[in-house]
Amino acid sequence: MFGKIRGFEQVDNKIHIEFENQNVIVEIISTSIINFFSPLKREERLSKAIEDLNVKQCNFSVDSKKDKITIATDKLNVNIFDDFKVDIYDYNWNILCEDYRGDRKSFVRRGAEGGWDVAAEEGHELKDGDNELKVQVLKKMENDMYFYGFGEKTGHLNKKGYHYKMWNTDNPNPHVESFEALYKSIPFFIGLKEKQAFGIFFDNTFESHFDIGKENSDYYYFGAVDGNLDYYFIYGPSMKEVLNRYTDLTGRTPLPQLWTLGYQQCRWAYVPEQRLIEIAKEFRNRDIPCDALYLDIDYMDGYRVFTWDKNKFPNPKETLSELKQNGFKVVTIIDPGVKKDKGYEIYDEGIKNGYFATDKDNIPYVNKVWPGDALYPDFPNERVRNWWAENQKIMMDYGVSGIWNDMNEPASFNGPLPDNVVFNNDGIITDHREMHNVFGHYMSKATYEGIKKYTNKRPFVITRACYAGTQKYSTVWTGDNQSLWEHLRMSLPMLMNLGLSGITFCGTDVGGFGFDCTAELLSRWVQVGCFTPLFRNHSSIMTRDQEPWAFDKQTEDINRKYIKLRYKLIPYLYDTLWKQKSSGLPVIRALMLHYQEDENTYEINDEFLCGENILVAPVVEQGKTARMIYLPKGNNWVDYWTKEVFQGGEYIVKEAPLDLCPIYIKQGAIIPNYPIQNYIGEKKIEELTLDIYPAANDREIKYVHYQDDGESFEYRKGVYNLYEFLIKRNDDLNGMTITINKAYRAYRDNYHSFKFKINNIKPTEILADGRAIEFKIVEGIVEFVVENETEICIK
Ligand code: MIG
Repeated sequence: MFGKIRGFEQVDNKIHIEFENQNVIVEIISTSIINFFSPLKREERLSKAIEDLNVKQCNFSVDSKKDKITIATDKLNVNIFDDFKVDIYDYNWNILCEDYRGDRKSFVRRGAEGGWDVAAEEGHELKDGDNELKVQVLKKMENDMYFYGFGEKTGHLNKKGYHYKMWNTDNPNPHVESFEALYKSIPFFIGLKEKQAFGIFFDNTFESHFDIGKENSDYYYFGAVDGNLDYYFIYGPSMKEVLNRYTDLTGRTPLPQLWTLGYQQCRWAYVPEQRLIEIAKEFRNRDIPCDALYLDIDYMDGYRVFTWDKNKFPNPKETLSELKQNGFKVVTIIDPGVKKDKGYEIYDEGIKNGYFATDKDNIPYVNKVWPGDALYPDFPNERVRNWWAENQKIMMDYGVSGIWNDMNEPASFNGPLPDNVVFNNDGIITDHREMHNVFGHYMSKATYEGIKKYTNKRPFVITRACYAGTQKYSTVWTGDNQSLWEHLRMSLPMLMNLGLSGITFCGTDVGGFGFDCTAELLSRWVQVGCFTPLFRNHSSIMTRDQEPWAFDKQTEDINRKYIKLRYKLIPYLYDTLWKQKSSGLPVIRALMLHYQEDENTYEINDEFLCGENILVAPVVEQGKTARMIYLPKGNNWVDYWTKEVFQGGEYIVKEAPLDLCPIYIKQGAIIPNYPIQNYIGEKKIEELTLDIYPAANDREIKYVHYQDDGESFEYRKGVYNLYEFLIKRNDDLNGMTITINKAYRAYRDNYHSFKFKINNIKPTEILADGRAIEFKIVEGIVEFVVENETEICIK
C-alpha cells in the first residue's frame, strides 16, 4: 500500500518519509515513545486523548541504508522498510515488536458452504469472515507473548487469542467472554515479551479492531474502518514505565474529593424523596458508614435532564441540604438525550443555537431514549460543551454533589445512531462514525468543567462511556453487570485491565445491577468493592432490594465489616491516588505490574493488588470457603487477619468462611489508617494510625503520607502536608528506628499525634526522642502513641 521508500527529511524531532504512494511522519516524542503517523484521512493528528503533547527533546540518529531507514534513540532502535514495515528493537537490538510480512489468513472455519442460512435462522450468530479494515497494522506474534489493557473488556486478564472491537456499546444482555465490545473504547494495550513490556496506543476514534492472534496465531493486528494511521509505540521495559508514559500522554486522574472514596449507595430508583431519606436513616441507624446516595432517572420531570419531578421531590434544595447535614452527598444522573419538547428550556436553547447533532440535511437528529423523542448534544463542539458545562450550575444550585453520565455511548432505543449523523468536531464537520467513541468522553469533559467552574471543588463525574484520556475528567463504572457469580469473577480482570489502560478510578455495581442478588453473592461482592476506588452498590428497578441490610443479619454484618474496613483504609487509598498523579499507577493493579519478573503472576485473574502493599484474593465462587492463593515472589506476605508470615513465590490454601476475604500485606509496608467514621469529615482526624509490617531483612522502609483539605484545588498552589515515615532495622536486626519527618507543611490542619501499630515484633523498650514511653501489646500487636517526637527507637 505504501510502496517503496523514496527519501526522507528530518525536521526537528520528526522524520518525514516519502513512500511511493503515501507520506509518513515518524515523530520521536522521547527516547522511549515514538509516534507512527500517516495522514490517510486528515493531514493532522488531532488527538482527542492527548491534549498537551509533551515532547521531550532527546538525541537520536537517523541513517539510511539501501533498503531501510534506521532511527536510534538512547533506548530504542527502529528499522523502517518499504511498504512502511517497521521493526522495533531495544537498545541491544533485542526485537520487541516486528511487523508481520505475510498475508492475513484466517484459521480454517469449516461449514460456510452449507447450513449457514438455516443455522442463522435458528438464531446462531455466525462469524462471516474477517473484518476488512482501511487502516491496519500487522505484527508478528511470538509464542511467549502476553497482552493486557484494551480498557473495559470481558474475559480474562491476558487477551492473547481473542479479538476485540472498539465501538462503545450498550448491550443489555449478560456480559460474557465472547463480547467484543462494551461501553468504553480505549485502543491501548501492553505487550509483554520475554519479561520486557511495551505499549501500543492506536489513537483512532473510528470503530477499531484488535485481533490478538484469534484470526491466526502467527500475527496480531490492530486497525480501523477509517481515519489516520496513528499509533504510539511506548517502551518499558517495565510495565510500570509503559503505564507511566501512556498516562503522561493521555493524562492522569486528578485528586478526587475525599468523600468520593467513601461507600456509595445507588438504586434505580430512590424515589420519592421519602424513600431516599429512609435509606439515609437506615445507614445511620444500623451503624453502616455511607457518603453518597444516588438518584437515577426517575427524579426528573418526564426524564427531562436538569429538571426535577416536583411531585416526587417538592423541595429538592431543602431535602439535599438536610441530607448533607447528616453527611450524605447526592449524585444525580444526567443522560445526554434532551427531550424534544417545545417550551422546555434546555431543548429550546439547544434548537435556537444549533447545539444538537443533525442529519445530513442539517435537521436536528431525533431518536428515542427515556424521554421519548430526544436529541443528542453535539459534544465534540466546544460551544456545545460550554453550554452543557453551564447547565451543571442548575444541579449544583440544588446542592447536588456529583453527576452521573449514563447512556453516552451514545445509546438509543433503536440501536446505534446511523453513520451519517453529523457532528461538528470543533470546526471540522464530521459524522457519527468518527465521533461515536468520543461522545461520552466529551460529555464527561463538559460536565467536569462545568462542575469545576461553579463549585471550585474537585468535580465528581461518573461516566459509562469513555475513550482513552477520559480519566482526566471522570471516574467510570462498568455498566450493567448482573447479580451473577460469573460477573463478580469477571470484574477482577476487567478492573485490572482498566487500570492497565490508564483508568485509575473505577468500580463495578457491587451486588450486580440486573437479576436478583443473593445474600452470599452480596457478601462476597462487598469484599471486593471494599478495595475498588469507586465503591458503589447499585441495582436495577424491579430486582430484589440490595442494600447492605436487605438480606439477613449475617449479610448485614459482613457489609458493615467491609464498609468499615474501607473507612479505615481511606488515607491509604488517597495516598495511592496522590502518588498516581506522578506514577500513573492505578489503585487496582494486576500482580505482574509489581512482579514482572515472576511469570507465575502473568495469568492470575482472581487476585489483585490494591495499591502497592495490599494483595486481595477474594472468594468469587458460590459455596466456597477456602481457596488457593499465589503470593508473588520477591518479598514476604503477612496475613492481614492472623498476622502469619508467608514467603513469596508460593501457593497457599487459605480458609475463607463467608465473612473473611483473604488479604495479605506486603512485608515492609506501612498502611495509614483513619478512625472509622459514619462519613468522611464526620470527625476531625487528629491522630493518624500507622499499621506497620516490618520485615526482618528490610534495612529501610519509607512511606510518604499526603494530607490536604480533601476537596478544593488549593493543593495545586502547594497547600498540603507531607509526612515521611522512615524505618531502619538496627544492625543486630532485633530493634528498629522510626523517624517521623514532617517533610512539607503548608496546609493548616495537622495531626496532633501518631498511633503506631507494629506487627510481628517483641520489643523490650521503646524510646521517643531518647525518653522511654509506654506501649501496649494488643493481640500480639505493639501499640504506642507519640506527639511531637521525631525519632523512635525500638529495642
Ligand atoms: O438501561 O438509568 O447503566 O446504571 O440505573 C437503563 C437507568 C438505563 C443504565 C445504567 C444503569 C441505570 C439505568 N440505565
